[in-house]
Amino acid sequence: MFIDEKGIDMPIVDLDLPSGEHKSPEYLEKNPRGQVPTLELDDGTTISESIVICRYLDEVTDAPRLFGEHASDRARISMWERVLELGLFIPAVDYGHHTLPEVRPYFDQCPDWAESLRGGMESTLSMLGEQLGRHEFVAGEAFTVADITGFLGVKYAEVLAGIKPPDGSALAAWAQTVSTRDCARSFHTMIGLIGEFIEAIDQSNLSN
Ligand SMILES: N[C@@H](CCC(=O)N[C@@H](CS)C(=O)NCC(=O)O)C(=O)O
Repeated sequence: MFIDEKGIDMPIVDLDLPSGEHKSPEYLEKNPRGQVPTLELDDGTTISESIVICRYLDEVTDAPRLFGEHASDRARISMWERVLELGLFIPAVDYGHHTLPEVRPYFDQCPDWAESLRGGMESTLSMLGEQLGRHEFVAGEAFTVADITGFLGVKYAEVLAGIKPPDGSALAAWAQTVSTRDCARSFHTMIGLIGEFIEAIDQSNLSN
């Protein structure tokens, strides 16, 4: 979503995760945690962690500046991005990892712990709702990286934990607006792929 919103044209190398390409010695040289994504610069420098990659790309490309222009904008945008990544996005992903039967083979699941994340997600969502009642976007009147993290957090909380923005709320209207933005096309593609992955696991469990 970030590179689409910025209009950055860059080569993307897909890795075959189910066959473990991200754990090959060659890839572990680039990213010792064996995770995607990794940004590889022309001089061979490798950078991991999605938000750090986004920040770097923002700094080396032209407007729109999705991390903000001036010090106080940059601080406010980063504050919201971090609040939403720590308070909504990561707990929603963890909730899915620890509760979905389809991913049980990949995680040492602890469903009780997952349930304990619910209160924090709900209060972060309600704080976001109040903010969006006052402003068009998460960090003010312009679309920023905080909207991307917030949108993914809201969608994952909805799909994985069943926590939904109230119908007719400013939060629901904002999520709908972001969802129809051009940059959200990759999100819709990814959700489709996850659906296919889960269906394939369900089918293979049924036939076993
Ligand atoms: N904190 C990392 C998380 C990266 C991450 O969790 N990547 C997942 C895919 S979304 C992955 O590579 N999973 C495979 C694995 O951990 O083996 C980031 O923000 O980039």
